[in-house]
Amino acid sequence: MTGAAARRPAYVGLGSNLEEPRRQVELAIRSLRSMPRTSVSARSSLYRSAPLGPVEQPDFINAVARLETELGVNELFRHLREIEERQGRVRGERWGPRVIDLDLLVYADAVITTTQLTVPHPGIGERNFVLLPLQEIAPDLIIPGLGRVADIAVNREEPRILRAD
Ligand code: PH2
Ligand code: MG
Ligand code: MG
Repeated sequence: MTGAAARRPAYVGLGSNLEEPRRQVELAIRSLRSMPRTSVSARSSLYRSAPLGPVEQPDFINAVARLETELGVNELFRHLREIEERQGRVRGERWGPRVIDLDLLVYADAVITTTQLTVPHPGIGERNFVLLPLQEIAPDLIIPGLGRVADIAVNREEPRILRAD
């Protein structure tokens, strides 16, 4: 008997600070919805924040989406890359401005450290622009190695998060 493939929860962080950032984030969420063997079961509001990092650049719009997916982690990662490329992402300066950034934050309870991919995404615990949208849609999510989202999502002063709408 061939059973249905397991659907696993995965969380994707979205960010943009170029070329109409809100539109870029909404466009990417539409692309997530049309990925094969995957559905988007929740999405956060849009959040605006000052850029984290050393580079002088425009404010970011960020959001988080929850997926239910039959895709394996590498396949999912490839699809995220493809969506970035379709929206014209050019890989430039680390921490630099970008049309769209899709980060695989969490994939089920997987802990992966390869040269290609680190899951959970490093830095979740220090980034309010990830933690606050994540708290909106998944306060009880346990991030492997970090703990429960609502427990680590303390609102620090920097970067300042404003609900965009
Ligand atoms: N992404 C970065 C660097 N800095 N700052 C904010 N506020 N939001 C981001 O998504 C972001 C950032 C690199 O991916
Ligand atoms: Mg990225
Ligand atoms: Mg990123």
